[in-house]
Amino acid sequence: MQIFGFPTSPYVRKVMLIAAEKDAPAELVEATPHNPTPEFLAASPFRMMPAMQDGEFRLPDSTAIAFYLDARFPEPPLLPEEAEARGMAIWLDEFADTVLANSARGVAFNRYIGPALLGLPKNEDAASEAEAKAHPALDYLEEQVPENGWLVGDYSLADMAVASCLKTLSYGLDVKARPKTAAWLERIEVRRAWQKIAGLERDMIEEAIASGAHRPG
Ligand SMILES: N[C@@H](CCC(=O)N[C@@H](CS)C(=O)NCC(=O)O)C(=O)O
Repeated sequence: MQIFGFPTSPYVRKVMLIAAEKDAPAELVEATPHNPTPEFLAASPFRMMPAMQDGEFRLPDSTAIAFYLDARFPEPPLLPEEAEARGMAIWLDEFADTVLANSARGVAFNRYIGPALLGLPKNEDAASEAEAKAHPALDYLEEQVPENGWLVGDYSLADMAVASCLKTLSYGLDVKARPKTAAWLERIEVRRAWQKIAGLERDMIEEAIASGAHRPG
């Protein structure tokens, strides 16, 4: 199974974290909307990452891929069984993919990813505008995070989606400024699956910077 994308994207990282937790044989194949490959374009009709190919089956969208993975590799389950917990986990995934991801991408792209990986100038005005929207979302998250354990019941889609966004945001902002959020992130960072994907991300960033492969022209 191949996942097309680049791991600084919160959506790509989310899918790779889920695959790693499930020990699913998912290979991250580098492709971006700026630097698409024919395989990526075939799997992602609107040029958004991530996209997946499993045999002849192709699928875009992190949440669609997440639930495909959950059906193919049911253990450990992505969502809690109990109704309220399940509802909350799906809400927190949506919160991550919309409210948090929009500001995370604005901060990270304009302060780090654009300059370091695409050779674009830093855009502090755009980053500050995105950061202003990130703080209310981070305050909301701090209220949701428990003193111990995970966002909703067992480690779930909610933890992976939200933590993935915070990792993207961390390229331009201190995401450990709020104590409960910081402690929860530290619990996640020692997980085997997190370390595997964080290592892959570090290697791919270093490689991209060294080769200049993503620079326009
Ligand atoms: N709902 C989609 C969002 C994917 C998305 O917006 N990915 C961004 C990268 S972080 C992208 O590919 N953007 C390119 C574009 O919008 O043209 C998902 O969950 O996968």
